[in-house]
Amino acid sequence: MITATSDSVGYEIVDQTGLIVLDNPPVNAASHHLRHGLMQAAQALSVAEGVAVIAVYGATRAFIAGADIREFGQTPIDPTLPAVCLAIEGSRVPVVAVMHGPTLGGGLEVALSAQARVALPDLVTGFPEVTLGIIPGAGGTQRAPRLIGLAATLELATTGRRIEACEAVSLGLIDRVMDGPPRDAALAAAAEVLAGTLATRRTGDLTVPPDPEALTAAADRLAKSQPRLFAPPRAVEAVAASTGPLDKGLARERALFNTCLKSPQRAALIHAFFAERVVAKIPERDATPREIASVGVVGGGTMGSGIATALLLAGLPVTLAEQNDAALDRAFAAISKNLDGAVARGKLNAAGRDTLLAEDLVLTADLADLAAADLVIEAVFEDLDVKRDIFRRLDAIAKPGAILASNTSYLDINKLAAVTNRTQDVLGLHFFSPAHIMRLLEVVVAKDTAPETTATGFTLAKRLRKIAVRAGVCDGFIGNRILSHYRTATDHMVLDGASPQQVDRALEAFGFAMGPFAVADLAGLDIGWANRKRLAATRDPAARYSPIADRICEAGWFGRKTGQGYYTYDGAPEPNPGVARIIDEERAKAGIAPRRFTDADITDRTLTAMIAEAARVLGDGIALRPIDVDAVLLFGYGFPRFRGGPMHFADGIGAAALIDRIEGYAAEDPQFWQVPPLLRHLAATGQTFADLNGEA
Ligand code: 3H9
Repeated sequence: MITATSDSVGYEIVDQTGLIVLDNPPVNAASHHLRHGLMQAAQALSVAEGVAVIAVYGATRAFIAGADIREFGQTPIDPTLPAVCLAIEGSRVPVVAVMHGPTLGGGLEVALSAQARVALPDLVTGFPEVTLGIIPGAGGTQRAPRLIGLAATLELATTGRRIEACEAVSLGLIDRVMDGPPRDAALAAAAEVLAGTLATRRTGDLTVPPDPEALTAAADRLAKSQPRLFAPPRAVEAVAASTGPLDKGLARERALFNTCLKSPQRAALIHAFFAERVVAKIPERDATPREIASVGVVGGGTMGSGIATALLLAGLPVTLAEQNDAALDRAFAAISKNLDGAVARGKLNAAGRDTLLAEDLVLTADLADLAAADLVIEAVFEDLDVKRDIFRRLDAIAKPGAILASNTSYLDINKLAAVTNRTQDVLGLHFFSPAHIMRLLEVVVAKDTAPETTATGFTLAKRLRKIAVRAGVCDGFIGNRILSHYRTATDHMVLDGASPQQVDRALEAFGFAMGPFAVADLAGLDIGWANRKRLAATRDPAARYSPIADRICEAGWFGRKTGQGYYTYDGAPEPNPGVARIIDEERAKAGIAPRRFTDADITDRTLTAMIAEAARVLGDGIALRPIDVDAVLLFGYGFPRFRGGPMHFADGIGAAALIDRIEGYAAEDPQFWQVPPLLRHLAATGQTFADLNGEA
């Protein structure tokens, strides 16, 4: 009979074994009731007559996936996790932890305070705290070094790397791997403890050999690789304290943990954690997705080949259509190269790659071969007429119920749907390049798109391990619409006096992996050029226009692929002197005396432009919630995760301050710098963007 000690914990006694079961779905987060129940159960069993060993296991798909992230930033409620760990470590009878599934952060810390640890084969463990802007705060930085030494602990605690059962055994973090359902394994492990075949010892009683080189090496590595992150160096400091007495080390760890808890990076990184998950909460989430067993891809260029690669890697057979054999050969070469990269990254082995190419990929020059596909993704040249022609033909060929998707980055999905007799089955699936690597997928919902079609887009994304964000139809959807606006702000700054390199440096210092001009060179300057030509006829003649990018393209410099763009690429990228000349000429033509921008001016203007357009995207209902915009910028555009995304960042500035900024810039260019109505509304009502996320 199980005695409940809280909503999520119970215990039972089987012969001499006290069994504690943790049951806090979905992943056994160490919420208040779990901590309380575990503490109570451990205390009850340690004084229960006849109990000689206690085994703790999880009834959900995890032992404990970590502290309850939703509780961070709120007033802590006793018992804290460190107190629970101390109680377990101090237990009169030995405690064995049965670790299975994701046993992360606080989950691993609970296990480390037990006197023995066994794992089931599905264990994934580690200290992901730094990815949330904190450090292990329940003894992990003190107890792990006592088992695996300083160097290995530093690696785990500063990177957040997750390891599997075998590696955990070889490191010495756990004692052995066992089989069976968690309760059976718990009984078996307890029996071994009683028989003396599974040794027990208190982790806190062990000592840590000093290793100053490991500490210096870890600090140096972080200073080079992640100079802007707050938590990882704090993890090094905490681990360094493990060579002294346990109580002092625990106190040091707690103090550093609390500092991290208060840091803006913690709030931003946890926002990003939830952003990744919340975006799946769409109005269509109860619709039944259609079955997708095979996919057709039209177009074998960079995008089409990347999409085909992503589908193949997810186990979906692909038929790729191109116009002729030469184009098919190029597509095959591109997909093979992508798959080679996946082999190099350890995603599959060489034999797996060969099977995918030989059995799961069909290349055809005949669109009619897509008749059997459940989903067809069009990824041809970005031209409305060309795409409409393809959609018309696909509509005639594809089987009833097949979904027709476009990978367009800007064009109107309604206009594509309109040429078909299945407007309910048409949507946008906007992948980001390289499509088999980038995590973002914009699922663009057109006027008539059926809820099941949208839901299918989201299920497909999950299968591809991508983060899908629901977007409405407009030029550029969520991401490219915002990008195009803030790129205009950077172009204006260059015309007015900043250099492309200074803009890049300033935004890289803010945390972007690459500045916008370096990114443009990588993507190919001809892409933006084609888009500007497309929009030329509808451009507002009163809007300020910088001709610099067009002139660079007219010179035949399309970025990396032509060896020159904003930078030259003979060796390490260098500013292109030809571009500097063009900039000087255009300034002279426009009668502009170049002025000085500080790096702060550059980031302020770029971020403000980004936030303003994002507010308009929200106001127009193109994105569901501010957090969806954050997800798009974080997972598709390199926005620094430790800043949480533009909407989260905007809340740190405040609506009123943003309006002041925009009104200040508007003195120079009232056409470009306009205050979005949503921002005015937030300022007037004292709300934040976060308030608009609702229950998200
Ligand atoms: C820590 O432990 C600090 C300690 O050192 C110190 C304390 C003093 N809390 O990802 P999924 C929710 S820091 C609350 O979709 P999967 C998640 O939001 C923590 N909620 O499933 C989602 O909710 P919803 C260290 C959590 O199978 C649902 O569970 N631990 C937590 O793809 C399912 O999640 C971590 O950093 C949590 N800790 O992946 C682990 N975890 O259904 C973070 C999950 O409402 N978690 N949820 O959208 C993960 O890495 C993955 O969620 C996991 C499952 C691998 C567990």
